Amino acid sequence: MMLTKVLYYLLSITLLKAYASPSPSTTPVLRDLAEPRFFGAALNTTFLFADKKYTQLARTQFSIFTPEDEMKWGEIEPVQNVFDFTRADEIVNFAESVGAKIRGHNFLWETHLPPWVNESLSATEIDRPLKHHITTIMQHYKGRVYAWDVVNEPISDDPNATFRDDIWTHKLGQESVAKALTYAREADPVPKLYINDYNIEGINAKSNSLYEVVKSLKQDGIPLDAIGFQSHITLGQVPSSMQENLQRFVDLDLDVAITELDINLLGPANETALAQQAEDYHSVVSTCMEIERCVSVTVWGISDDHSWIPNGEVLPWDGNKNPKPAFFAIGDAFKRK
Ligand code: 9MR
Repeated sequence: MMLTKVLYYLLSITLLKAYASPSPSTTPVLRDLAEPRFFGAALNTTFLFADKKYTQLARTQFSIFTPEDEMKWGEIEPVQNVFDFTRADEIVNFAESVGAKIRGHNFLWETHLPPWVNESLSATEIDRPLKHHITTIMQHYKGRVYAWDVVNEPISDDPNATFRDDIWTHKLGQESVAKALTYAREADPVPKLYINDYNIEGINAKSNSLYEVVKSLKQDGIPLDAIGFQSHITLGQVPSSMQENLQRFVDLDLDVAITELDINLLGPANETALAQQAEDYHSVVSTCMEIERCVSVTVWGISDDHSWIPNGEVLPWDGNKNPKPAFFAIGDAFKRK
């Protein structure tokens, strides 16, 4: 028992050293190492410009951004037919100023809806605003957005159900997914159209449900270009079937992307946990590298102080914006082309 502990400790130290910080002049630039893939982050206007170190990392390390909240329905169309693009524009303008692309996020989701989108609406009363919402936003950003998470989190966590039990399935049934994708393609034929979901990284009941849904959408000729694997992962739990799983979606003639990666320590950051976190980041990025049609790896935030998980220490930079072992592990995985 003691021996196992000692061996485990030695292994952690070795991993930590393997991903330890080199001198500043050789600090890796992940966006360069990722090429031809994109390395991205969720970007939030609350911190952009206000937090200088955060902004400097955003300027230098990333080649694609997802607005963390700024394009969500409740933000961008808080009142019916009154669109406020201010905060979303800030991110798109910033991305263009640093030569980065944009993943738009998102249209069809049960969360972050404004009060006027509610269960009291009839099917027609919700269908027309859905089309109008998608069309108006996509036309506003025509030519400036690389990909859209058209459908976010449509699959149920209940293994006995396929679709999430939400306002969209209540009102429009399973057709809601096909409708949103069709409206998106009609609005702008160029951007890649995604379905994006969580806990679908490995082969499991949820990813099996998604697989069946996607297969039938493709058979019906519904426009769909790619699947986003959010990858909010708990320490030490990168699924061993991840590559096989991503590949089966690619085999349906789709791109795949890691869209919201973070690794939750579920406890205090000590050397062992940080070494395991580095290994987990390495493993997810390497999985993407193994798949030709895996186009991007996006982390959900930049530094631990601005993550959606408070005190989770989930990201590649710590709260002082210093690179963690995870940062060097990502660079190392990208380097092994
Ligand atoms: O990080 C986002 C947080 O700031 C928002 O309050 C929340 C609700 O809109 O959404 C978080 O981002 C989610 C993403 O949009 C979809 N996948 C899960 C993400 C984490 O909850």
